[in-house]
Amino acid sequence: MSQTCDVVVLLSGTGSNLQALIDSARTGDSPVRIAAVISNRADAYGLQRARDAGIDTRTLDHKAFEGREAFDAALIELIDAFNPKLVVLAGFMRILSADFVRHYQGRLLNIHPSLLPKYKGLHTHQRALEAGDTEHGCSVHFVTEELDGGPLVVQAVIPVELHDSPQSLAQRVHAQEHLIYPMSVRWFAEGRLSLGEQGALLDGKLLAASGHLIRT
Ligand code: NHR
Ligand code: GAR
Repeated sequence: MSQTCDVVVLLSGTGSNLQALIDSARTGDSPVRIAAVISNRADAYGLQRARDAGIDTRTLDHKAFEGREAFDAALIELIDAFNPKLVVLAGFMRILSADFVRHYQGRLLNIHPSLLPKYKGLHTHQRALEAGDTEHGCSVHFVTEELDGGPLVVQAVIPVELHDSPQSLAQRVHAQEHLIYPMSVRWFAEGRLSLGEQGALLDGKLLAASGHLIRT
C-alpha cells in the first residue's frame, strides 16, 4: 500500500482541470488527496467545485499586495499550512517569482495548453491556428524559473482540423488535459515521477525532451 499524497491545487478560473483531478482522486485506488484549493480570485468557479467536493478553499487576492514577492510569500505560507507533497497549477494565471518556484522545486506541476516549447504564455490556440499548425495539444511540466520552460512530463497531441476555431480547438485540447493531468499527478503520488538534474524521471528513467507522448 502506498501512502496518500496530499496535493494543493492553485487556480484562477473555471477549474475543469481541478474537476478532473477530483474525479480521478475519488477512484478507490488513488493515492491522491486534494488537501486544499487556493485561488487568487474570489469568484473563480473552481472554488465552488472544491466546496461541492468538500475540499478546503482559500482565496488570496494578489491585488491586496504591494508586489509579486509579497504575494508569493503569503501564498507560500498559505500552501505550507496544508503541508502538501505536491502543488499543482490548474489554470493559475499569475506568474510566480523565483523564490516561490525554488521553494517548491521538484514538487510543482503546471498544465499548459500548447505543445511546449511552442506558444509559451497566453492565447495559445489562436496562435497555433494563425501559424497554420497541423498539430496542437497540451503539456504537463515541472515548473522552473523559466516561464513555461520547465522539464516536460507528458504531452498529448491532437490534429488540427480544417475548420477549427480557437474555441473548437480549445475544447478538444481540454479533453486531453483532463486525461494527462490526473495521470501525471497520480504518477507523482505513486512515487514514479520525479525531477532529476537532466529532466523529468519516470520510474527512475529520464523522459524524452517532449515528455511521455500521447497521440490521438
Ligand atoms: N511561474 C513560473 N515561474 N514558471 C512557470 O512556468 C509558470 C509560472 C506561473 C504560472 C502557468 C502559465 C501557463 O501555463 C504558470 C507557469 C500566467 C501567465 C501570465 O502572463 C503566463 C503563463 C502562465 C500563467 N500572467 C499575467 C501576470 O502578469 C497575468 C494574466 C492574467 O491575470 O490574466 O502574471 O500559461
Ligand atoms: C487550461 O486550458 C490550462 O491549460 C490553461 O488554462 C485553462 C484552465 O482551464 N492554463 C493556462 O493557460 C495557464 N496560463 P480550467 O480552469 O477549466 O482548468
